[in-house]
Amino acid sequence: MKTNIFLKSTLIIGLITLIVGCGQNGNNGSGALGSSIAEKVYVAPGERDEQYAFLSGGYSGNLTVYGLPSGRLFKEIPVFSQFPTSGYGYSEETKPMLNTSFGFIPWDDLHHPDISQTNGELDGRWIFANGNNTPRIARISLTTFETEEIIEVPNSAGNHSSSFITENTEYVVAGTRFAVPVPQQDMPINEYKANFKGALTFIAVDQEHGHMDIKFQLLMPGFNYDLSHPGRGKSHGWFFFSTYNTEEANTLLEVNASQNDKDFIAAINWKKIEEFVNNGGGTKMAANYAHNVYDESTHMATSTMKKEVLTVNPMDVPGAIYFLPTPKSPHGCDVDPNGEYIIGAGKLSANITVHSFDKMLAAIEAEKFDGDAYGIPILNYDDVLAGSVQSGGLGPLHTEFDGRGNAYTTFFISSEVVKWKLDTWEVVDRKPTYYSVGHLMIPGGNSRKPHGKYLVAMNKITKDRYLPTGPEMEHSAQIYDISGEKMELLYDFPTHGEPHYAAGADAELIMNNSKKIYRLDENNHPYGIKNPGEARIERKGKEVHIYMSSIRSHFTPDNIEGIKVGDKVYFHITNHEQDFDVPHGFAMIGQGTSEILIMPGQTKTSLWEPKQVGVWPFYCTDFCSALHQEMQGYIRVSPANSNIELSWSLDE
Ligand code: CUK
Ligand code: CUA
Repeated sequence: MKTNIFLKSTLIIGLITLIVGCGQNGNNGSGALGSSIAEKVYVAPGERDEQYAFLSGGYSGNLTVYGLPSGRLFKEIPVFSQFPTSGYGYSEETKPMLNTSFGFIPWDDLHHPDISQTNGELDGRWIFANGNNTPRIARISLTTFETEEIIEVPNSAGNHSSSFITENTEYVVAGTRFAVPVPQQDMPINEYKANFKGALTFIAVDQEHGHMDIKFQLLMPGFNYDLSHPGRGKSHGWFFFSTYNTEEANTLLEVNASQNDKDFIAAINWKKIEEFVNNGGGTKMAANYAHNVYDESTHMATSTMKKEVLTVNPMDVPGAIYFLPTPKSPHGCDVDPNGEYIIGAGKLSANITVHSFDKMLAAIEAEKFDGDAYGIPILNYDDVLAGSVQSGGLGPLHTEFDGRGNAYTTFFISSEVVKWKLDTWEVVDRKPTYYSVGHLMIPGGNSRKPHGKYLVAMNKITKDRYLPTGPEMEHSAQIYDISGEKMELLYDFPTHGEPHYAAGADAELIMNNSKKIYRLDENNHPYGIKNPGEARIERKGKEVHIYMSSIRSHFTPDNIEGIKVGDKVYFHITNHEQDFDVPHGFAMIGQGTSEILIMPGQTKTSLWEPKQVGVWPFYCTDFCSALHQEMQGYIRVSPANSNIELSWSLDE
């Protein structure tokens, strides 16, 4: 009862804060319209931003790239969703990227991007992201800004406590939000308790090429594994996952999963489990999951179905897993730059719980446990507690760090960012957000070396911040300057889809490695041609393969006859430019896929299935030169039984 009264009174305080927050509406003491603030986000024409920000696209399935501090949108990178802008997921080369054990799934719900690290610092090589719905992890190259690899995660459902990486990118880690029967089977839902499992998957990352391979899957009790972060520095080798629904309720979770005053943060000593597995431990289980890899040299993706996964029963590795009691259905689970503090944000709470890694080790050493859950030792809350932040806000979600001893936590219900001090737990500043903030991001804020100049808050509700656009507004982000004692709101910008998390890095880390062209002499596409002179057409039964060249401002061949209704026509187009930022596009009337954009030196394939006789045009979709409008051609389509010979015009 006591906790209920407490909760009610904090709710009221929270509401007051919310109302006060809304009332200020941007015109707070910092004077959001002041010219000195405008200068801080103004990037003059021709100048460049200081930092990259990669925002998750949520239900758009993709990742967006912004500049900081300008908030300018640079690119949308297709990851889990088909993208007609480039033809990703439509071109024959990229369709295999979206293959899964459920077939071709051309969308997902992308939540948590994370940039690769070396020694706990961002190294700017790759960015990883999770597909929440059809469990998948993607790796995106930060030289080409293309999705290079997607691995499906078996035995998982709601791949949410993902895709966070260890401090040398040894692993990208994926945890299931929904517990499910493992292996999947037909069984009554109300037998959930004690029967369903929560799989935590450790995917090894090859250090040279970044290739992913599931090393092992830990089959944990059937709780909901919500978020996770790696240990770093002294806690490197551990991984921490927040849980909720330790009640293991299977209905009315909004009530039944809030019964326990405390859920857990699971502390996993992955080094210990890795050793166990390397010594032959674990059980191979039949599974079925897709592993899709894009090869930059052939410009082509392949999809392989994997048939086995190595599972680990927590009971088989004693001393590797412990539960840290954490109040009020924790959501965020964050680790400070020194690796000492593990922060659990109880989303139904006003306070933020901070666990101590050192105290945790001491309690484990002393074998001081408060019982167990399914054989996994539970530590005493007071034994591991470093401190509790009396925040004065309500609904803490996520925390990032500035590397100067400060932490910043978002509060969803009271719509604010609260700055507090590590070690003293003292609140030193708070600023409203507009409105109902979810994640926040400080570039490198989830590493040993944060670049703590800007903070981006990603809000769930936009309302009156922009010109209305019908019932739905794009979500909104806010940039704060955090270089001083007090946070300063600099700028609002609209985002795309629903950004959950984001990752950011200094521009220098990434920009110099950014690829400008694909070299033609390294193009190993089986249907690529080295120069326009090799352009030709080959018929194999009903399949027609057109080896086509595109270069300003001409397609070779540009007139094709002898195509018949019912043919499958493959346009394999090589872009023979070797100049930065000169893609050519290709569009064919009645094309059932999408247009495609072909980068300099690249080959891409579009399938066209002509349905009607006639003479049909195709054209370049990207305004590539003054004679772009002349970049066109015709295809003559004859009846299925016609005997018109295949012929085409070259550049003579
Ligand atoms: S979650 Cu969305 S606000 Cu998917 Cu990281 Cu917390
Ligand atoms: Cu090529 Cu327009």
